[in-house]
Amino acid sequence: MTKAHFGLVGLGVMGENLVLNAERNGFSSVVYNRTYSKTQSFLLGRGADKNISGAIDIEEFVQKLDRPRRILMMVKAGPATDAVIKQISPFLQEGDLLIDGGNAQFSDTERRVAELESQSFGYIGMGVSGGAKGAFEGPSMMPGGTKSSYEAIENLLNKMAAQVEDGPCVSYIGPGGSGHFVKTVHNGIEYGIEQILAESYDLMKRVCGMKGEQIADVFGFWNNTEELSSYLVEITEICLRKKDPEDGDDLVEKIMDKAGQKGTGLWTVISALELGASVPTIYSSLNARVMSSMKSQRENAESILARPSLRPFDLGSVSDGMSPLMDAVVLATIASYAQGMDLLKLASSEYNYELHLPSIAQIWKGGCIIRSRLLKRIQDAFNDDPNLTNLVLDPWFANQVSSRLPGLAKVVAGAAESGIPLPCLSSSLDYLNSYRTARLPQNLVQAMRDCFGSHTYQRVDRDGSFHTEWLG
Ligand code: NBP
Repeated sequence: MTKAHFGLVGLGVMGENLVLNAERNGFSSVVYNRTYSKTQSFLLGRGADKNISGAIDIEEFVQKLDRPRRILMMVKAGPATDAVIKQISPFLQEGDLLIDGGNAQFSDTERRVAELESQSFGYIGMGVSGGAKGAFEGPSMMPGGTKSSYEAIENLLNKMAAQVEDGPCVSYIGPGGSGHFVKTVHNGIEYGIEQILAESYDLMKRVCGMKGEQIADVFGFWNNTEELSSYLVEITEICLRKKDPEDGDDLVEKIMDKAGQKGTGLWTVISALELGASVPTIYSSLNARVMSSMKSQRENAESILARPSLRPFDLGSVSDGMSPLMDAVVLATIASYAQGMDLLKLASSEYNYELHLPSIAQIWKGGCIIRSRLLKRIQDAFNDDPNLTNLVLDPWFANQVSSRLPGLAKVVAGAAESGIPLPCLSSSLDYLNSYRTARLPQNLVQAMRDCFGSHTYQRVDRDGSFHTEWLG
């Protein structure tokens, strides 16, 4: 019997679509799922009449694969991934390759690469973005691990990935857990942009009294601009136009205002804190989800802590794309990308990942949730200057900051007077204002620390470490 080129473990939403993608691109496949009935229904449904077969157990699955075996695991991150590795390892042979396409924590991937390679197997930790549709049509993929392992699947991944005008949205990221690290940061940026768009919707609704269709028109306008054209703006417009089939009202208004999180946003912030990266926009988006989940507390507090009455302010008109608001959204989006790229740079140096930022921008240009036209500018910025300290110092981005900062400041100030929370827009303003301020007030913080704890301080006028008897 001819053996299959590609194996897939885990027929969840992602696995099912990825294996159909591989098969469509000419790779005969075999699938295994813990619950066999799911395999059967897949083979009778979307997997029917395709070059895909099923296996009832893991041994049969492994035996049905061509050598060296290429096996993609699409199971939940954490214990489920370890369980699958434990189950499958006894049947693998030297040179076989396991690919983890789940949202693993990068430190887990570091451990697994070392463990599997010590047994002469290959192991690739690969971030996959694009949801079910992307998985089927062409996702954005971030594979990390040993280069020779990547080379064994390069052709497969190049064909499966989303394609943009200048190539596929996949390339080798770096060693160890770098692929999953990059995917984690991708998700952190995604958290930021989602919250920024939600805040702009809230302002249009509360300050301007606009309804779903009108707000959707603004997102439609934004999606035609170089600065904001993106998948997330596109789907925001779609969400805002959706009606509740029961009464024809805007469906978005019927949705409970509590947002969940599965961990990658949290991991981004933890990594940033560990590495000393400044990511306030991303952190604020995470905190906004935490705050949103405190629904009953917020309801109670609203009845006790009176909020100021609304003081309308100028957010621009629909026909000019809500000009100051667009400034605010553009700059906060740039801040979210800038913080993510900065975190990648710090991680690259700390973990010796040797990340190539233009290639990462290329991977994110198609297939993934944060795909946007801005990524071409980001790619160009890091191509033009590989040592660029921060994205906002690139001439095109610096010009965006100087021309749009008054708009962002106006929006944040106006919302503050009306008691409207803007966690991401306001923290982005603080980020940009802090970053462009040569002298911050931390001199006084240093004085206090030396006063109560003799922590010493440095001086601006001479070298050395100093201590003062402040209370004497
Ligand atoms: P699901 O949770 O929908 O499916 C996971 C599959 O893994 C199930 O079919 C399950 O089988 C199977 N599985 C096997 Br095989 N062994 C398992 C075990 N020991 N424990 C638990 N399940 C086992 O996942 P998904 O939404 O397709 O996502 C898969 C991975 O991809 C996750 O890490 C996710 O974070 C990541 N991801 C998801 C998306 C997305 O948009 N959904 C995007 C990007 C990445 P069963 O039928 O017996 O339960």
